[in-house]
Amino acid sequence: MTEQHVPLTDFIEYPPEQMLARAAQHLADLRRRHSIRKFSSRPVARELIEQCILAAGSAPSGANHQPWHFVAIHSPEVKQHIRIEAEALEQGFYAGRAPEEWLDALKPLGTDANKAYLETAPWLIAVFSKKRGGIEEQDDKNNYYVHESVGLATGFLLQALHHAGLGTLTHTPKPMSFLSKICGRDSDNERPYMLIVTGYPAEDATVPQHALKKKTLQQICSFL
Ligand code: IYR
Repeated sequence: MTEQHVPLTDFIEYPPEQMLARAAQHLADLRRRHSIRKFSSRPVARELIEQCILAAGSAPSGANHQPWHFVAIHSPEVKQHIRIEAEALEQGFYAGRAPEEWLDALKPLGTDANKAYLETAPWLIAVFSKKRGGIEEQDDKNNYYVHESVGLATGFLLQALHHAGLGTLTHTPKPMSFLSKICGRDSDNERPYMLIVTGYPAEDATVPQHALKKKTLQQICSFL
């Protein structure tokens, strides 16, 4: 028996000239998204974060198994715990664990082991990937294209947060296993994927020149 399908009723077709304007507007909007490392402590409503996480959850995924879990962290105690653990790891990274070539690549960004934003920002969103699961809550099936799926959902999340009017930062302390413990997601089935920091930018937030250099279409695309 073939599975049931329903008609596609929510697709919107725009006149071609509107399509180009929409695409250009979207590009301009995305070009205003910058990774920032100084956040204001101004509160951000949980409801806004919930909408953005639902947007992330609308991403395509292998067999639609949605192999992700988001932990939205607002608690000052938990944020402080994450900061302490992340800074300890980053100190090791910057003090020599990272190869010279990696440290050189980071110089133009001006990053260091100080991660004050992990406490200042009102929300941290820890993204976890799941090896097994399925579409139903109780399923224990294999998940497919887990890394690709969670990458897509994380991209959707960044866009949703930016679109809602929030600043964002992707943070990937290495190794990230401490996040599993702190977030209570330390089953064998789940792996920490990325930590997203979000909130209003601080008044004196800056963007490194280096991060503004985006490759041209010719550099990133070929047409056949
Ligand atoms: N995780 C470290 C180092 C770092 C690595 C890359 I690749 C970046 O693009 C930025 C930072 C840190 O957060 O400082």
